Amino acid sequence: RQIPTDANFHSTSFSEADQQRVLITGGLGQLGVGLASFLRKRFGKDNVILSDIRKPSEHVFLSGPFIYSDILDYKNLREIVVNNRITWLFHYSALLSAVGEANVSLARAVNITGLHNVLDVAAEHGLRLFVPSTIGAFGPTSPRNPTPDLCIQRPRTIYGVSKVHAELMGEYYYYQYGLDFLCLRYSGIISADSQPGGGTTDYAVQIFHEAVKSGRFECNLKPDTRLPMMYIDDCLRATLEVMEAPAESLSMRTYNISAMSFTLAELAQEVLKHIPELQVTYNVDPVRQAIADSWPMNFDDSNARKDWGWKHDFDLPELVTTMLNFHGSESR
Ligand code: AKB
Repeated sequence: RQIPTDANFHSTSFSEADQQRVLITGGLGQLGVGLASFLRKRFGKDNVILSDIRKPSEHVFLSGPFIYSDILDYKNLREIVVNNRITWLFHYSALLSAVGEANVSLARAVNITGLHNVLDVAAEHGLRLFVPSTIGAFGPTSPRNPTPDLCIQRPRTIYGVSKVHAELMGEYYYYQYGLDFLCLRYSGIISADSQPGGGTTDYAVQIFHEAVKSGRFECNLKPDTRLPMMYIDDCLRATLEVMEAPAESLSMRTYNISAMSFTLAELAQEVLKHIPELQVTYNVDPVRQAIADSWPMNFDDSNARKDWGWKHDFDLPELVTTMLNFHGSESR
């Protein structure tokens, strides 16, 4: 199967077998709207349905199909899959690391019970299912520099525990029932036109916003905190690439993917090259710091690179230029 580039997105013609009908759950989080617009270029606007329990903005509502879906309501989920002849499901509903610690029972319901519903509906209807995992699926006893695909995973957040659970359950369904399950462990994702909600890596998005808006940024982690990061365009492309990779090229069903890794001080340094008047201060949040200190510093994604040709486009300087261009043009 051919991975389309921007240039041939619109000219690609499909056989019936290639024409997917896509559902994205948790579509109003940091990644869903971007993923929908990326996949709509590939499969056509009407074949990609964004869903959430929240009300979409007018812009999102007008840009393509949007539907109410509650992943905790199995009947609702099944109805959507059946009525819309869904073939691929991207399951993005989840409470992230910091907000999950503040509401463990909701995180447990959404991240674990919700996943069970999604796995069942996907297995029942023969869907290809993508579930994102995260650097947060590792913990203080994992090797941190670098962190390979297969190693000790003993995370200490409910988010991390639920994501290890998702990886294992998805693979169990794959081996036991032949469910076409795929999972990428994302780094911290940095996006320009969408905000993350309640993650430990949110600072790497907020710094750009604040640098342009107020010229001041107070960071809630220590300057030497190093975490793996990725620009959203790389993340969305990786997601489609693994979904379209020939099955025989995949030696695993859960892969680390990474692009870059930097400390907060290094990020601030790079932003300062463009905005020398930026003032960065530190006011450490012990909960978030403990989480960050237990996560990978560098992510070993060599299996993804070897098996299905994963390659990132954005490094730190390119990321910073792209983010500042976006926010700069927005504030003008
Ligand atoms: C978080 O910080 O919780 C997320 C993640 C790295 O999975 N952005």
